Amino acid sequence: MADGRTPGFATRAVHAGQEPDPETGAVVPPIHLATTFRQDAVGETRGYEYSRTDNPTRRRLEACLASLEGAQHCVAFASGLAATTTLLLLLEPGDHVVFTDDVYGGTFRLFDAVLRRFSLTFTAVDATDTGAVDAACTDRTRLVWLESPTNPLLRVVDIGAVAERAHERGATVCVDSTFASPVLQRPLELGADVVLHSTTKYLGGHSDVVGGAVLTSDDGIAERLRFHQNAVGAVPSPFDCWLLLRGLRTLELRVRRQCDSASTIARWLREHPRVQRVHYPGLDDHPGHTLAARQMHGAYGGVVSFEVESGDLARNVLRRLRIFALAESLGAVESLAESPAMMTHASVPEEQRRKVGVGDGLIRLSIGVEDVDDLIGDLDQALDA
Ligand code: P1T
Repeated sequence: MADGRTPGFATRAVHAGQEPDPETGAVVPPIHLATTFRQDAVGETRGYEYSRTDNPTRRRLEACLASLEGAQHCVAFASGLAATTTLLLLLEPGDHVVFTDDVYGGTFRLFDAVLRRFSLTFTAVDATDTGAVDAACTDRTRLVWLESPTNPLLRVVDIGAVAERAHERGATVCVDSTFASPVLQRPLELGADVVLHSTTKYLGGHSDVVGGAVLTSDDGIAERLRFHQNAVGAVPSPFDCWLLLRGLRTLELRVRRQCDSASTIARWLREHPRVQRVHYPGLDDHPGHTLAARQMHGAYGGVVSFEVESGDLARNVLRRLRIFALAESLGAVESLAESPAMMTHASVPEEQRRKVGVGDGLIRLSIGVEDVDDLIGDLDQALDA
């Protein structure tokens, strides 16, 4: 900026990596669909050679995301799980990973049913207990994988405290910060080495693009990731990168609105006679509330989970909702509701789900940007049926 001040978050969301097109001045950067780039002579490129390796639209997206997360480097992928897989491919056979037990079901399945076959070993722990993470680390532990807030129980992990212990053990710390988005939480500032996002969620924000990103300020990790991004090839299309850039421009506005409504809805649910328990870190009786107030930036996210008496009642409530769509995913402008046990976390073995506390009566809401009174009205009629 002219006065030398670093532009604020919302300004960077609109402008970082999104400078007008140098050729035409277009304020919306073009989508570069070319798969290949002509070289002036063998090996003499203008910065690009082949679109899997690098692409101008993807580079713009990576620049914007890096700026928002306060990272030196961003590497974009075709989905959140493609990002996770590629990051885990930096490990060697025999390496050990300690991970938060309350993670997205697909992350659990990737670790348990796929990567284990390649001689990586995994231990699930309740990472809200920093001592439990420490106790699970062995001399083969290379990675501590955290999610905060967690999916679907919205538990809050002390990223700084875990990072300190993990670093003493020589392990790298990655935080899947999808539920918070960089509006609310920036794990690198808290001591983590790597941040991962399913950009499908808040960053895209409109339920029209699947994507993922890994961010870090560690040059060595970034270099190896960049090599694997090209070597493995799970890259996002230029059009998807462009959709993400479009979504990022309104990220801050959307997330603030979603948090305000989520907080109102969590308080309303808490008073409802059919609701047994509400999970939302913004409630002052949530076990992670004080930590979240310190670790997150002034708000607690747009996802609220709550428990009703049984799986049958949960099914009925979900069937009756009219504004909330019964659907997987989260973070977009339209409100969604789902059953983690029967949908997003059905791939987690039942015994593990029960151990973590994901019962059949649990309902997860992703709050959109609709009028909050309409959302409460919808929940009211569905719960009263
Ligand atoms: O769906 P994909 O873009 O591959 O991202 C996977 C993923 C990673 N991390 C977290 C915290 C997630 O929530 C997800 C995807 N989650 C859902 C689809 C869901 O409904 O929970």
